[in-house]
Amino acid sequence: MNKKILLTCFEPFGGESINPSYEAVMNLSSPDGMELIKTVLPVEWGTSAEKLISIWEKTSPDAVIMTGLAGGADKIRIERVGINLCGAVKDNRGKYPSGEESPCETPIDRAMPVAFFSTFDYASILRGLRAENIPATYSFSAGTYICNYVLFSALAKNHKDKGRIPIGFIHVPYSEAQGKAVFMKQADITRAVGTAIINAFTGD
Ligand code: PCA
Repeated sequence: MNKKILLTCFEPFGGESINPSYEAVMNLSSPDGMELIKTVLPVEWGTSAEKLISIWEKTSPDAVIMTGLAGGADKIRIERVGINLCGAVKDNRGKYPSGEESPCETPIDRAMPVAFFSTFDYASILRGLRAENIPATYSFSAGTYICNYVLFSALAKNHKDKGRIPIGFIHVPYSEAQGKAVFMKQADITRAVGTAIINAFTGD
């Protein structure tokens, strides 16, 4: 039986016309023995996590791997922690967390702990990326924007469900198409996401 991987990326945000996480996910073919359920999430408080959870509940995946852009990063970042906080940052609709019009921080879920660790096999992912000469590092903060929001929401759902599946987030640098000083080639970003998926399961 193929393993079902729910693989998400984001639409562009922050004035950019592309998001290299989207390009990576759309260009990736399913690794052997795996079926990819590709989903593009909006860069919006609320709806991003709602869309993720709704597709998750419809498809019952064996792993949930989320990807997004970390502008300015010079390596692939393997996110180890999701924190229970929405930062005071406007989304693609111009809204702050909870739909507020003025800057405010807010917990993602007041009934949940401060943070959760990712459950994918981060060590195996790092080894896999380094074996392919793709610059990569562990990261202990996915920020307080939408990427952390969906990571925390996914880990909170897994906690509530008493689930045991690999869940985690891969942050990628700008690609060469974005004209920034610090970037990674899109081909390497795409390859990195494929490598992360293959190595996400512990003990396989
Ligand atoms: N990166 C942003 C949100 C969407 C994306 O690709 C983040 O790091 O939160």
